[in-house]
Amino acid sequence: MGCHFPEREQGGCNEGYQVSAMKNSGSRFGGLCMVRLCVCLGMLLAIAFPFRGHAETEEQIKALENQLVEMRVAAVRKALAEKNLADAQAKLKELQKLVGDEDARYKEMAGLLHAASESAVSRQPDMEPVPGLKMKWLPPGTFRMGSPIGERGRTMSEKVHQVTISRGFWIGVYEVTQGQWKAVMKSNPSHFKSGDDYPVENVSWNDVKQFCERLNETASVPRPAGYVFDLPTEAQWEYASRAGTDTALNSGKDLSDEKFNCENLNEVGWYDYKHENSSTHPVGKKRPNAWGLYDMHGNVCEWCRDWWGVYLGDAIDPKGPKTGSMRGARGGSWGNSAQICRSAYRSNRLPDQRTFFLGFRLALVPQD
Ligand SMILES: [Ca+2]
Repeated sequence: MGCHFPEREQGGCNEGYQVSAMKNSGSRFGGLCMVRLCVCLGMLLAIAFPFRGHAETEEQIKALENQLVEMRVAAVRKALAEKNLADAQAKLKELQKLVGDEDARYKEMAGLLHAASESAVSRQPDMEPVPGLKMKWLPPGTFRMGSPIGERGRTMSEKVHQVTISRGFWIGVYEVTQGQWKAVMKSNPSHFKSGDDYPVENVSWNDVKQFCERLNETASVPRPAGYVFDLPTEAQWEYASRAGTDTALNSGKDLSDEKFNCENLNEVGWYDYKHENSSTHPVGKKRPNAWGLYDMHGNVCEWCRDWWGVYLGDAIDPKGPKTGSMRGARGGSWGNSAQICRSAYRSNRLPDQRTFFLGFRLALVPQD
């Protein structure tokens, strides 16, 4: 390497030295070519192998993803086969998180669940004890009552637990209207006397129990053996509202705002949307849930049968504490913010309290 530098410094060199230098030079160029070749090969390998490895990894990830999706699909099918619609809904949601709404496998499973829900609610004929007071059969089932930590607008009283409704029951498709109350009680205590198709309000829990007793005592009102007209328990109410969903709203959506600008709630319920709502509305004007029940969110808040108390864990047919001072009420009203209208939200009132926020939904339930 160093032999030609002295040559340059000296200003020339003999031929032999030139030949020798050229040979050396040629050898050096040959070495450089080899180096370049190796570098190029190295670069090619570096480029080619990572791509090949990447492609293999991609394929492996895709295969794993498909496997996971198939497992989710199988889980939905299994829950449907076991007629556990709440579980099927939960598994369907997991599938949805993986593949989105537009995936053919999700659509197929959602269709099967919808058909199973329809089939379940149509096993018993609808009831109509008072003209217009339509009641729908809900099948027995298991669901997750309460709201998960992180649900927008959640309160501490909504601890999630598993509840089994062991026997099916009927529940009003709509809130009881002023026309229906008048037909049974021959009076109209409502504050907003806007029409017969508006929900009755300004009725206490005690007033509502009298309404139920009146129906139970009237021989001409059809009633299956072993069933009585009553308010739903909080568990029955939430089971009915959710209709298989485990989201804040029974449309399968969560709140888009927990106060007064919740577009998602505006689709399914009357509440104080943009502070523009100042009264009740005719029943059945918003979108129903999957079981065909209207106004579970908002319009009038709905009395429940139970004394109010904290949740005590997983339960079968929970009915609340044996004694208490307040009765449960659910669903929020026309004058509330969005968070109060969630399926899981719990409120309570004194049983003799009457307000223009509060009405009820009739149930026909197994006799205790
Ligand atoms: Ca309501």
